[in-house]
Amino acid sequence: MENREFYIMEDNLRLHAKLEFPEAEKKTYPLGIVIHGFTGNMEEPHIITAAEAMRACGYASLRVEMYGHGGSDGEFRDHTLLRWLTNALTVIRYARGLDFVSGIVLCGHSQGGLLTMLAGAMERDVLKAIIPLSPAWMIPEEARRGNLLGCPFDPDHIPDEVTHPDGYSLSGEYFRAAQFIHPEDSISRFDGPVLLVHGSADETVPVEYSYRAAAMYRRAELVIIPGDTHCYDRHLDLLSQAIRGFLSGPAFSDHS
Ligand code: FER
Repeated sequence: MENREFYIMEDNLRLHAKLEFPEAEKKTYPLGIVIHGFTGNMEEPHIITAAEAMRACGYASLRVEMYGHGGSDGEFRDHTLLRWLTNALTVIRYARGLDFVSGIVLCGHSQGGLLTMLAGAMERDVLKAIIPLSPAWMIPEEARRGNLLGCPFDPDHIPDEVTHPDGYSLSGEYFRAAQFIHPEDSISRFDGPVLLVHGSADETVPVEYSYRAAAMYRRAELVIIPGDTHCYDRHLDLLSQAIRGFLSGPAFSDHS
């Protein structure tokens, strides 16, 4: 089947996507959806690496950019985790409608990893497995505390706009949406296989969050990449190895 670049529509909103197939020609493929993080996009090396690792295991890969990111519609300042969640549900629905798809795995990095946890709960009967990479599941508790990415605000009187010292702005709705989310509930509702990958020297999302999530999920594998950063700059090879090991390992022995 042909690789393609296209848009998935959510109502009138375009979500930019790339669908790619493994070498071996077949009638059906399992599909791995890969989603970037906050300020990220589908061409980041770790997103490309995750998609490639899936294709090495015979999966088709579908990289998609969420609202306000990459080549998708929407302004960055207006994105929220709730918008991203409906985006992810739209992408999963789209994937279910593809004739060749034999099963779906969802993977996301950082804020996309938190998104993967949330969508995992909502689509618990659809997704064969989830792969949250360095999942930023402290965002909701930081939003409730009034300090996100080192940027303080009043959590009980959220401003219309918050401007980060680095220069980007987010609308207050980002923080209202984040305060509303309770990742623990989503973690407890997914009982399929889970792969968590995290660099031990991650300065954006402390590695402790993946240790905690691994202890809370019923069927989690945790791969710590020693000395690596939030985006696995030092060991993309080990990120790839973790995903390939998981997709070809015992978690999947009950189906092809
Ligand atoms: C934060 C910590 C992490 C935050 C966002 C992130 C907006 C997400 C990082 C990523 O997706 O790479 O406090 O606030």
